[in-house]
Amino acid sequence: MNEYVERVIAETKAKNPNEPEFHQTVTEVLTSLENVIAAHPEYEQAALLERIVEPERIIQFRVVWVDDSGKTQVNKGYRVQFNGAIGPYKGGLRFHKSVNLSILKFLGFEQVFKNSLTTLPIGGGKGGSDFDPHGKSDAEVMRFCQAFMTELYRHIGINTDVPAGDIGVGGREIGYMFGQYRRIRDAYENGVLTGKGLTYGGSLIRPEATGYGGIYYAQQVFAHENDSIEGKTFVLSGYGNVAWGAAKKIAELGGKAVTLSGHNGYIYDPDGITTEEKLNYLLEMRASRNANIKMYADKFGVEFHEGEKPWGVRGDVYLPCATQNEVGMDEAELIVASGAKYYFELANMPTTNDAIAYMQANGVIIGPAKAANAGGVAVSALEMSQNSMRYGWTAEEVDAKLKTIMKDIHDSSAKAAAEYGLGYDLVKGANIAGFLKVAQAMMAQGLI
Ligand code: 2IT
Repeated sequence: MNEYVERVIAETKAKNPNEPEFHQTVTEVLTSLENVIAAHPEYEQAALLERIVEPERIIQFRVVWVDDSGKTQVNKGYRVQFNGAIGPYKGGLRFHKSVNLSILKFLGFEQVFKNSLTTLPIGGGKGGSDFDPHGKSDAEVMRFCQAFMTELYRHIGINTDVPAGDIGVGGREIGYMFGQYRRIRDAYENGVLTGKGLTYGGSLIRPEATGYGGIYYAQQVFAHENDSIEGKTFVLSGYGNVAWGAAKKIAELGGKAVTLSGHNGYIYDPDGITTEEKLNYLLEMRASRNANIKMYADKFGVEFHEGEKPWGVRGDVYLPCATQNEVGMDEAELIVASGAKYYFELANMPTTNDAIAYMQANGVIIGPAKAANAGGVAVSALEMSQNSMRYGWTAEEVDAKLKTIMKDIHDSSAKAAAEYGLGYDLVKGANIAGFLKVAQAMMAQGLI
């Protein structure tokens, strides 16, 4: 391995103990860059890798709110402002009981490269809370969001840092947070958050964008392989807006999604999640207070596999759409055994590094998260553009831009991999292409 890369990976691990997810993504990205680092000795001279793995700023704060029974609750709140070299920090807020600094640093680090790949001027950041939205009332969620924003507002701004949603943060939470931001600032700066409702500055296609973008990216890969989406069976995990958007676009283009999963198991619908009724039911289900994927099986009379993951189901394309590390070696072996040729990461870091290597070694083409799921943040950046123009594009206009962006992401990743002698390796290619733009901007801006 390249000595400089090896040293920075080891130092990062030593300096950030007990952060396994952060270490995982740093290892994955930096090992992709070996040939680039070898070709650019000036990066070592400028300690560029040491700088790029260190967040520019981390904010951690207390969030105090009162639940419906009148009890005071205390949560941790965070914002990791990872890298602002190419634009304001941009990235989601995650509300989930597992949230900690390791997870937010891995997400923030991924976001830096993903956002760079979109071709749009956005830096990388991530934030959130260990607040658990499951089973909470609307009023509790509102009070939590208001308390969270009462601290966060001083750290964000349309030119500083623009948060959005992630797991546990959707349109409802963004609405409550924007309301509180507007009240405190006494200004209508709706470009400060993305994923807003359509009545107050949201962009058409933003809810669908991660799923649609993932399928547009997949189409580029199919085209490269002289293949097409028609008649293909897709195995999906998750049942949130990413899985919903992907299933919808798959159906529209002549394929079918046959599985969805949640914390309590997975459903198998051999006819496919293809009808308007089924797709709309996902939205309805998610809006209920105790949403879980078994509700889909009950409603449509399909199989529910309690406590299991869907990776043993045979498919042509595998699409993890849930959360980090849902596919390790055991799951990768099932996927390889199915004979599938395609695996696209629509969730963030759904795959362990050894599982990616194993699938690639067995001929599975991997579309990595920072490319395949970049459609969401890309349309968030388009939402920022529309807010600053005080003008909104039509759904067709946003969709056309999203398609172009996903093609650019695929093409720049493929080109970067080829240029550095790595063939059609879309994982390394995405890391290289994303890195180079940020690296060049950091070099140009001097030692900061
Ligand atoms: O992981 C992601 O890219 C997101 N959660 C979306 C971030 C955004 O700013 O829209």
